[in-house]
Amino acid sequence: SGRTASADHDVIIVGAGFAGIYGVHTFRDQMGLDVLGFDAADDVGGTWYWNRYPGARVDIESVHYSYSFDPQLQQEWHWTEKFAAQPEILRYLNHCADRYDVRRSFRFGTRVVAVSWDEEASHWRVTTDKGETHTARWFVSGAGTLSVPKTPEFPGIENFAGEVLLTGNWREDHDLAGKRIGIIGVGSSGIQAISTISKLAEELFVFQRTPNYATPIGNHPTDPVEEAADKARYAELRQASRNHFLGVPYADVQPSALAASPEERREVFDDRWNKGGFRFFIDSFGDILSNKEANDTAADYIREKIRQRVVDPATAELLSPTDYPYGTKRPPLEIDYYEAYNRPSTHLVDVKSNPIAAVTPTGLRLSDGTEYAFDVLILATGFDACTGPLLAMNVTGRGGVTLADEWADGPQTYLGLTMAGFPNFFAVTGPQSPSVLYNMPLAIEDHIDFIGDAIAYMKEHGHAVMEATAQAQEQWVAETNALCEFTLLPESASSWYMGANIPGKPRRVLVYLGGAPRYRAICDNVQRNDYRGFAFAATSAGLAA
Ligand code: NA7
Repeated sequence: SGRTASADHDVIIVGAGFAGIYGVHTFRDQMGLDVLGFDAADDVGGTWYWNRYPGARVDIESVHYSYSFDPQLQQEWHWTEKFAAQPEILRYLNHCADRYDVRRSFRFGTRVVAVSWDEEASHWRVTTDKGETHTARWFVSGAGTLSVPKTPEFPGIENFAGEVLLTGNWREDHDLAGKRIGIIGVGSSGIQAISTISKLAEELFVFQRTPNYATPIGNHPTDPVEEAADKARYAELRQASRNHFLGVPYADVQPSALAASPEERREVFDDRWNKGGFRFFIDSFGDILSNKEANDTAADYIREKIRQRVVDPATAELLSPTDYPYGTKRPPLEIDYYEAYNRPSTHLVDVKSNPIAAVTPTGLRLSDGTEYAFDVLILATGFDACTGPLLAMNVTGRGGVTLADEWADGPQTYLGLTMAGFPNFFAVTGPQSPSVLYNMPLAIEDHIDFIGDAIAYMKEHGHAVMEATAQAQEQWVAETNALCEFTLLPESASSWYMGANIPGKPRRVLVYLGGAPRYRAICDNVQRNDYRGFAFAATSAGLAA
């Protein structure tokens, strides 16, 4: 096959989630390359392997949040719900792993701890926590965007007598019924967990710092008529998805909330609210993310809904965000979230005005000395998003330059996929790509396809190494940052989109905000123009010249 003389493998890929499964299938089965994969988990699934907390569910309709590359698969697979819950998505990925026989290419239970470019040999040296080193010509990270949970920052947490559970690292079934539970965090994970756990806990204490704008997901069992209709025009739907900002086939967005009369506006908001999913966020008015006044109309609408749904006015007030625009933090979708607070057993605790001081052996103590007691502490405190998974692999590029040093002031990439100084390295759904604002399986397919094409191009032209130029990277970083300035995103104080959820993390936008279609057009253009912005050479030394 394509095995080279010097490297053990053609491609090493990290992660056995959506990216790794499709990556192995593409590189190994479609291209005949020698591929080795690693995953720290003991099986496939990625995000859907680790996030097994109660209530975990996808926020994009499953017919759209799924692989598009295999027409047979998408015809055969049946989703039982409009928005599948975690177990069903994990079943799907297991099915795909079997179907494309990818497990044999993976070493599970193995974490990559160092990735270094060998300049002499012009290949990557990949070291695992088992102490083994493997080499490959190309390194592909499918390590994800939201896969490194934020380090708990609560003094005394090691002294808590009960269990401490992390939503993002929740591997077994924990019996929470009849227990007293404390949960920190009301992002997408917290909101899903709270809605579910509130129904079974003896008592639930929700420690909220920044309230969120949650809107209904609108889930229901799959309607067979709808399913048949979708499957009859699946190719068309996929194309429409790829031509949409968020990678979903929505087409009802109105130009401006401010151009509409109050009545028209309400009609649109009511309609999108009732349809559910990201319709309200992305398919209502086109200026919500860019114009504060337009945004206010959506925010007001959501606050009104919260007041209608939550019986106690003081609790409703506390649940209503006021100090940042809607959508500048990733908007959560919910099922019965606000109703959870109408249950006498669910208590909302404001830890903005009265911050968490410490975890005690029996619970939490706030700054004013108030103590809360519970049996289980759940951390739904988020992730070191986008950059965290790459930095965690301790990457060293040409000239001994580390990724950590290169990114000390924020990520520097070309196309959110490659980095100058890191030849033959590809970061699937990397920072400064649109992926976290794009339907993730489609974003992943686009990136894996780009990488496969790039490798084929190199082989065809006899190039051994490929690297983004410093100039192309500079322009990409500048464009990514400039696009952000046209949005309201910088106005949120704690959004992971901006790196603002992690103390000390550089405050830089982590997502390309030009939208998926524009991004895809740029990537296509790069490829059509002989990989504009990339340098090619026969050896690593040739790049340095
Ligand atoms: P998020 O959206 O980052 O939410 C984390 C939550 O945890 C958020 O409410 C934070 O409040 C809260 N948090 C974090 N640290 C603290 C401390 N120290 N004290 C109090 N509260 C804290 O993470 P999720 O896992 O919910 O969602 C991540 C993505 O997964 C989601 O966006 C989807 O794309 C899927 P804060 O806002 O910082 O005040």
